[in-house]
Amino acid sequence: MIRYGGRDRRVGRIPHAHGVCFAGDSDFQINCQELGTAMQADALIVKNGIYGTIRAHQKRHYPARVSGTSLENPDFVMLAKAYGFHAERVDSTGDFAAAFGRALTSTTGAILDIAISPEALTPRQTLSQMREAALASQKAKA
Ligand SMILES: Cc1ncc(C[n+]2csc(CCOP(=O)(O)OP(=O)(O)O)c2C)c(N)n1
Repeated sequence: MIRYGGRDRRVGRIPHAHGVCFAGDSDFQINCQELGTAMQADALIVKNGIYGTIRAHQKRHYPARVSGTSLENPDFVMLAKAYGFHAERVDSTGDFAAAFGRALTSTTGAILDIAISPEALTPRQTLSQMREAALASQKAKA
């Protein structure tokens, strides 16, 4: 159904369980044509506007040359509503809990379009820190 491309996880239907899929904005678009099939699932789109994992590789190996890893996202809320989902955009952390509650209790599947900074790609290092570390390492080798 909906697949998290970066980590190759799939979400299926488990009887009596509430399925929630977390997907990056790129991952979501890899399979969003399956929304009709996924109508009874809930999906949280973690939207950072980039192919983040690929961008991280670029920052680590070619820190001065980023190429083709920005996303032109559709309006995910409009897309989800077109399929008949309950859908909301979440722009701040404080709004998440209530929106997640509404998603879990909605009578249809639900999509939350959650904005997150591209810098927050990993818990240990920001994208800028990856770039700075790679530049310093290149300089040390030169
Ligand atoms: C079906 C499939 N296509 C392509 C890839 C390669 N891939 C790995 S990570 C990635 C980008 C993921 O970006 P996003 O979903 O926005 O998540 P982020 O890394 O930004 O959190 C891609 C395209 C994949 N893993 N699976």
